[in-house]
Amino acid sequence: MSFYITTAIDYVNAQPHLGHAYEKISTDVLARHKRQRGEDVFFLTGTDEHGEPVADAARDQGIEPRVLADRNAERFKKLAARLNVSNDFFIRTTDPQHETMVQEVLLRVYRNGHVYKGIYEGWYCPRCADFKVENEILEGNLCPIHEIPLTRESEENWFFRLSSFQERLVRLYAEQPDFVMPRHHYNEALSFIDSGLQDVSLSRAKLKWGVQVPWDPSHVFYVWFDALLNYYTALTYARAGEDLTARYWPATYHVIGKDILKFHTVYWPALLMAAELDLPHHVFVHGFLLGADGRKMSKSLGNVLDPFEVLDQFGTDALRFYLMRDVPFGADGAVGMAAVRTRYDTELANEYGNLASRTIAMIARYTNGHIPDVATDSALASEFDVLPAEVAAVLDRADPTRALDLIWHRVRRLNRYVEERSPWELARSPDDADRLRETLASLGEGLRAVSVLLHPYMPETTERLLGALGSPATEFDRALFAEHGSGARISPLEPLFPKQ
Ligand code: ME8
Repeated sequence: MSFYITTAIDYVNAQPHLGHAYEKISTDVLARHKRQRGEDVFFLTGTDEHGEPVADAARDQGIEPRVLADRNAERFKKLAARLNVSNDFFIRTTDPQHETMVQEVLLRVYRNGHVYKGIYEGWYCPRCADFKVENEILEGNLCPIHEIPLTRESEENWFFRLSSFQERLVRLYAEQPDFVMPRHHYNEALSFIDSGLQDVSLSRAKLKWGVQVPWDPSHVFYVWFDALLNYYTALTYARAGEDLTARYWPATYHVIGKDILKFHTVYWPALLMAAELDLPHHVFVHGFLLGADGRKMSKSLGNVLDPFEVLDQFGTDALRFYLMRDVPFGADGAVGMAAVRTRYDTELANEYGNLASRTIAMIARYTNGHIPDVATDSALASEFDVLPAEVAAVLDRADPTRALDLIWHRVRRLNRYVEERSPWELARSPDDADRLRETLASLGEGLRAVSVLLHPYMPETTERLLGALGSPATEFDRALFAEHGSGARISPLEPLFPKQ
């Protein structure tokens, strides 16, 4: 089965912050999990490079937008690599193939009669690249998201007839109650639609930094239309000489933050209808990482945490684990270095790391470096029986935090099992030899099974550990707790999460 998953594409007006890392990691966990289950996954991420947000930032720095885009796109690419994100392609909206496809699709929308010329007047946030309606504007005429002054804009634009899709959108929401998840965001999107849709600007006349409107070269497309289309255009050129559209379109999951809900749950399906393209199956909406001041972590608020700093100090898997564990997917959550340290020490080092090192050490010492090839403890095994199916079901609802919690309960269970069985006591008496072998077979097996489930979260660490256990396979069906110890030969393992 094909499974096409995307992240939002990040503005290159500034460097990446931890909020960007969070979205890429959550999407990666879902993509890796689906790959484990044998699905034909395509995972797309990238950068959004046109429009005011980038043009204005470049002007402020006295450089060309292209130079700023090139510089920051590199940083986003580097971040994705350091986060060990397994994307199949990285799109940049300045890719010429993307630009050509945007023109092609929007020309079709124009020819289908969904575009007209009009005058737009309203309050505009150049950072959001979005017009604001009166009731969302903050006191002092500030943007509700960036808290910067809005500008009064009036210009002749090409308009997209969003209003004419009202009924079809209402029908879509009625027929597909899981189109937007979680539920409260579905309700938010639907009530936006129900409140009455107005036509929206499709082009900008004053701006030069964008994709040219093919039927009116004095305009460029409004950046959001160019950006949204990335999900579609990427498939046409991600593989040289191959068009992946038939294989992967429509997208299965779009993962986005809640500030861009309207674009993905209203504009985007309407645009696809106008272009006669199939609609995505689901839009998954996550919350915000909050800075120390309790506000959305954002470049313009100056409260960002640099992901590279966290990575340098704690490593990739610790950051991945921390973000998936500490910020429930779909909700907002405060983050900070002290909290990363706490999770690192208490859970990664003391619980998982310690379980791994003592299991390996005991097998080396008591059973000659082999995981005993004997029946595992059936009572313990039964506590793991339902785990893979539960994890899969929860991840199918895009809830990586809950799935991780289910897995972590079993990590703790295994640590308790070590205490209950006290293998070092059993090793003292030859009468307990069978019980010792059963205990170590069960620990080896439990550790292997939870590590297969943890693989999407902490790919590198779990690969090291599974390698040391002599069972490197990470396919999902390997997450079952087997009735027999593997008999594999273990090899030495450096501490997974060294004390710092
Ligand atoms: O919105 N916590 O770009 P962007 C969690 N280019 N997620 C956050 C976050 C935070 N503090 N700050 C940002 C754009 N994000 C457009 C998207 S898609 C066709 C175009 C998330 O760089 C944000 O919600 O401002 C969005 O999903 C993504 O990072 C990119 O944000």
